[in-house]
Amino acid sequence: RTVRIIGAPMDYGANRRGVDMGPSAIRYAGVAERLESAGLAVTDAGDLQMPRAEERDPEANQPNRGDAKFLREVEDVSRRLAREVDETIREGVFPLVLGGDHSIAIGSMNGSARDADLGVVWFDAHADLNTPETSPSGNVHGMPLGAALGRGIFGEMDWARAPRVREESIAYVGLRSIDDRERERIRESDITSFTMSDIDSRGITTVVEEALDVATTGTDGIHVSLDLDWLDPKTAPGVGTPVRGGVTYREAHSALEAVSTRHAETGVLRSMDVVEVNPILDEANETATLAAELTASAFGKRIL
Ligand code: DIR
Ligand code: MN
Ligand code: MN
Ligand code: MN
Repeated sequence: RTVRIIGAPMDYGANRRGVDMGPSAIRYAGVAERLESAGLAVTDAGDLQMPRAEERDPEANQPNRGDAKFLREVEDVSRRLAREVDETIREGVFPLVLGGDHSIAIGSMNGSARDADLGVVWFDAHADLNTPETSPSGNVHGMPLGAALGRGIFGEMDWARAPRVREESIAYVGLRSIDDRERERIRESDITSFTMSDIDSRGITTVVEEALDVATTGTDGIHVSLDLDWLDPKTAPGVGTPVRGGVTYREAHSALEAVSTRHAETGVLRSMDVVEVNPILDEANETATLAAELTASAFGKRIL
């Protein structure tokens, strides 16, 4: 299997600057070497180019598009990323997208779902189901699933939707910080949610197996989206929106090992993104190193 690293240094989607350095930090932490040691061939497409946030007006084009900062810039990056992910899959290569903030998942899911009904496993403290209408922050990194599902204003935006991602094929793992409007939407939706409480009571392995069942039922493949704030901030301090009470180091590895085991059995993994590593907030690159290690676990690296 060949993996192509695609860097997406997007930091338009969150308030905290620094997440644009995520791709460099994860590369520096040896993600390619770790994947190679797991037996994969790795190529690196470099980073998508994007203007610095300081050169842009976050409020531009707001009147018609609701409260979503840098929406025009996110649109431009998402279109280009989606095309690159789609082309990579067509070549028979696996796209591994390094963020950047979680708004990059708009482009990855759109690209990955062009030729396939796509299931999604979302490892995150947050639900990322907002839209410009419901978001309390206006930060697009809290909206990628809202965008993929075409909710609210995103319904009119072809670039944002992933029409072949359906609610019933999405599973959250590790939720613990949900906005009121997101909670309402989750309840009325067909999305499956495994919160931290579910992991506490049932164990990470059972929960991840069930999440994989949800995402693989009736789909052609799955997208795995790994937000590093899914882990406990003591283990992963380099993130912009830490929430205490996250998964442990070992739980995280078990979860991603379960993904790779499922892939080894049935070839389901189609695309993946690794997001929200912020080197400015990190301690000696440990969160980026964790991101690289967990990625290797998702691709079959094992202790023995
Ligand atoms: C919050 C935070 N729900 C928002 N979201 C984050 O701004 O929409 N997602 N941090 O990763
Ligand atoms: Mn997220
Ligand atoms: Mn998050
Ligand atoms: Mn976040």
